[in-house]
Amino acid sequence: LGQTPRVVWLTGLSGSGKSTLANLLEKKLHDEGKHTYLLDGDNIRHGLCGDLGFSDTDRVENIRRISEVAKLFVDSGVIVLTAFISPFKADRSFCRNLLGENEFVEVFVDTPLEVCEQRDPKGLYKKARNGDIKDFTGIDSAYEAPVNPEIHLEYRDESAEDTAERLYHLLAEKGLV
Ligand code: GGZ
Repeated sequence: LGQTPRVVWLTGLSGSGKSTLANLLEKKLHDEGKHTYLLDGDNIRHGLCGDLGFSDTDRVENIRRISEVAKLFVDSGVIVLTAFISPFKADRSFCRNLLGENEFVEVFVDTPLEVCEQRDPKGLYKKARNGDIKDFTGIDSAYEAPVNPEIHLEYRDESAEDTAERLYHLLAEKGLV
């Protein structure tokens, strides 16, 4: 296929822009003729992980299943993009160990909580602040920021398109896509 199969694993808060950036990155890779698959809440949390909620144990299980699926896709030769909060270091390490160091590219989508809360595209932060949603990441559930991600992408006021472009170049200059 002329591509190295790997997982590009985006982690960050709700509203940080993971799904948007992953979709834009996927378009760029398609334009180069690369074969990709995007795993995100839309195709995972309704089906394979439809039985899981947002307790710590459910999030651990969510990421475990996603990691196993990502591995299957990588075995088939595809570049996998994932867009999950994946709040716990241990679970991201689990995936790294499952895939192997060269096949796991951790991207920290670093959008500060106050910016995510300002964006609040689905009104979830508001609900969490009002106590209508419990265990919300960044409010009353932990987010453990990556310490040594392959890519640390700060994302605040720039457009999604420009940020995705920047992400693409950061990956490309390290030979990761
Ligand atoms: C965090 C929640 C919660 C709670 C619903 N905490 O911004 P979104 O809506 O589209 O993305 C969030 C998504 C997080 O699911 P993940 O599978 O990525 O989470 S994890 O990796 O932690 O398992 C948000 C929505 O689900 N959502 N309730 N309590 N996000």
